[in-house]
Amino acid sequence: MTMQCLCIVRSSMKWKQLSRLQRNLILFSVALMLVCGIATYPTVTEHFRGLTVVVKEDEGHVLKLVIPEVLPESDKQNQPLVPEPPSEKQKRAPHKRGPPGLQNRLQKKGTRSDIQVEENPIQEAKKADKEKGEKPLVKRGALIEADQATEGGTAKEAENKVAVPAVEQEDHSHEPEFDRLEAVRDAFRHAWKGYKEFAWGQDELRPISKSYGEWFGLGLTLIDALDTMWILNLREEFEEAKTWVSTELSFNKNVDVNLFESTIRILGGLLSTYHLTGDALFLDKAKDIGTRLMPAFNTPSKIPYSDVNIGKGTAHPPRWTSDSTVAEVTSIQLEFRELSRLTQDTRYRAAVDKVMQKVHKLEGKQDGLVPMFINTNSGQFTHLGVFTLGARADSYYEYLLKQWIQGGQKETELLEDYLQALEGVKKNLLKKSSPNSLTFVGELSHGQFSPKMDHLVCFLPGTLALGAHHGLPADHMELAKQLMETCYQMYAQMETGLSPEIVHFNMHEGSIRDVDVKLADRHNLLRPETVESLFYLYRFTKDRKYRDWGWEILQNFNKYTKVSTGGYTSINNVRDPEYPSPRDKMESFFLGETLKYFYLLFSDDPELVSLDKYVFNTEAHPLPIWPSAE
Ligand code: DMJ
Repeated sequence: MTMQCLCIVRSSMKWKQLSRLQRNLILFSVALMLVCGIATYPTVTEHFRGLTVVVKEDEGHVLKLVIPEVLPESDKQNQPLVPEPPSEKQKRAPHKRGPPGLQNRLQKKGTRSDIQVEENPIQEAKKADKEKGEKPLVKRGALIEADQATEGGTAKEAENKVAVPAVEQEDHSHEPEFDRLEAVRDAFRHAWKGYKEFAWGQDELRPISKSYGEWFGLGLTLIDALDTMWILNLREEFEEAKTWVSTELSFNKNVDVNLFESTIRILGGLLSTYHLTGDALFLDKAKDIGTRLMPAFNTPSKIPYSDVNIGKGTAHPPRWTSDSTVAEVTSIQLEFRELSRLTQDTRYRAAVDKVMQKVHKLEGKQDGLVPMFINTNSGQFTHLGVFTLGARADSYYEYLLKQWIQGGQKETELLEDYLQALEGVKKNLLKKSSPNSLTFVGELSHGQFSPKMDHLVCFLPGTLALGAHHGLPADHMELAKQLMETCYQMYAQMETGLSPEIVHFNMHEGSIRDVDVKLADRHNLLRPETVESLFYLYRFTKDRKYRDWGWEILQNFNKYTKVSTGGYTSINNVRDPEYPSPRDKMESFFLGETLKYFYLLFSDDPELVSLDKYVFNTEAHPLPIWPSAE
């Protein structure tokens, strides 16, 4: 107390020593600061609360700016309330109420969906509303308004958002395939509209912020989508994209690109477009990028580096390691082998064949299953003892089979490795879930089984079916069908009817439901694998249920990922149909793969990319099966 008094006395003495002018100036400044502070306090705090959010990207967390939730009045006026009014036919179509794709098989069997029926508060609310005869409180299927959505938002934030009109789900199941094909073309046109308007010539559309993201700076989406436009018969769009390729696309750029990604998307896309159109422009470009990627193979072991600077002709591993990913170095073969065949330049094929020969002989496999990393200096596998059919290993298995098919079924080492790996899958990774006995492929870590399955693994039913079609044992087809069902359930058991990135299966007797999803795994990146497998399964079995499952999935992409101003977006939360939380990114594979496989699934023409003449690379770019003489 005494100290405080002393301070006050000292301060007042100092104050008195000031001139009158000095005192007035200080008083005026304090008053001014007070007035400004009161006036701006709410805006400033809101601003900082609304602008910053931690968003989980593919890997790691980053702090990002996001779009303010409330639009300026003028922008709002430009936003259509209902972006696409229903057509006359849609108005007449009977309405199917309730959640989409509610576990068809499980329901038919008389079992129940625990997610939907017992535990889901949304469903409970809907049920209660229905009983009361009221319009359901929970609206499903709203088209995303670009400027209303933010990345990484929570359900809580969603409550404060401007309400968007609901679009009832429609039952098209008895409509002719023509309508489904048109729906895919419409989806493509909508995706293309966004890309054209906001990201033309850039790598990826960011549909919510109406901007774009760069990865390699090579027009990735445009190149990935070329053959899709050709197959969907969207000639006008194709021609404008072709003009861009011939006048704007240059690989003479000082940029680091990922060898695998640019091989499967760019080299693969250009090669397949060349085959479909016969236009030499695409072969010239393919040769250019293929040649520029070759420095990646200049390593002590000849196992390629992950990154290449296509302008400087230098290559390097990632900054933190000298390892490459096994899937990445073993899933570039179809493309480089085809480039050699077309150009008669054997160097491309020699480089990638050497990788396969080395991997074939390596120690560290378990029953044909490969670890996820390989060292570019020693040429040995690293991080031994961990086995998955998901990220970092997936397309190794796919390309064993597909190279064997591409080369006319002569390269027996590839076939042996493929067959052995499948035995390894059956022995180590294949299990059944509880309560519905879904067959799934888990992971193994140092002898410990984990019931974790990436959505990426859903390429496997299609690959198994393809092998069976080319004469491999019939039980591959049986396994394909079982896994196809599981991949479908990964969609159907979610509230949005869209699969998360990763699921965990329950194996304990008495489990309430088959699939669990961890909080961090709830995103959907518009990935193709399940649709890809549905396409193969339908082509080989002609069982219409695969088309119907695909149709459900397409409708749910339209409900939860379509952005009103153009484009589709990946989402953060497949378990929240009210607010799936858009991530503001349309991956190039949505146009390159997902929409292409939808179209092929619904097409009645088995000659539209015949599976006896073509083999699809892992980015859905069809490459020819070589004539038997080669
Ligand atoms: C694509 O680039 C390819 O399908 C790749 O094999 C896996 N990842 C994406 C799609 O999910």
